Amino acid sequence: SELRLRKALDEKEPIIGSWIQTSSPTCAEILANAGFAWLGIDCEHTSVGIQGVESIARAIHGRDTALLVRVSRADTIEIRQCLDVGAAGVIVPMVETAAQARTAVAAAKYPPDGVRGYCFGRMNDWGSSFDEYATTANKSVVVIAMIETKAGVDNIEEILAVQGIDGIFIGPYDMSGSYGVPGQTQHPYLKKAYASLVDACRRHGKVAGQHIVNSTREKLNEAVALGYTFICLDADIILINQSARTAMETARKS
Ligand code: 3PY
Ligand code: MG
Repeated sequence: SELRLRKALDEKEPIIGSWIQTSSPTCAEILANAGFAWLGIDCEHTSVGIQGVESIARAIHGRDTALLVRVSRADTIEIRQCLDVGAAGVIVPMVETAAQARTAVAAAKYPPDGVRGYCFGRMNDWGSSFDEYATTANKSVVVIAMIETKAGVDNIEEILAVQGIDGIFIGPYDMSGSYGVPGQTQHPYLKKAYASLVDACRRHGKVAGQHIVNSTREKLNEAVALGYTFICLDADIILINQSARTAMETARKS
């Protein structure tokens, strides 16, 4: 699963994942079984903590779905703990400077590339595959920087120049706030900013990611045509919410 993610990122093939906002291993297992190549657990905006991340990692273990965690910030220990319980990588919110990007990468990589600490954990089968994991993790672990402010857009060249940053994921809602057009995620200013980010990623050989909410085939095609390859469709809560409402609407009609 980590390999599928790494291969897709390296080859810039579109890779489709989804988002997790509950700490339910059952929901995560359902999404993994549906075939998403990656799932990103949101630990920035939800109550999901490190135990939730570990339970979800167990729930989807052995499936062809890589687990990513959108951590709360570029924090060395939080990133370390997420990787140690078995995440294949991290999505780091609010990256605005190369220094923040370097902090995130350093947290995710063992020396000499970074400052990640060694331990026996889920990620190395409680020590059974310690050597193998220690020698391959720096290559396999993924670090995606979220660009969701004007400062992040302004500094995109230096952020993408940081070795170990695999690509970016756009945060359209925070971006709309930062650009003074709250909620208007498709405002022309923002579309221009998104296009410049995708272009910068292409030039740096890194992936650009986007979240598609209330997904349709049309929206997906559009994202791919615009150059996004790291694509997130909806979220556990969105899918449940939609299905539940549709079920009740159907019931009321009959
Ligand atoms: C944003 O739009 O700000 C996000 O963080 C989306 O996940
Ligand atoms: Mg955000």
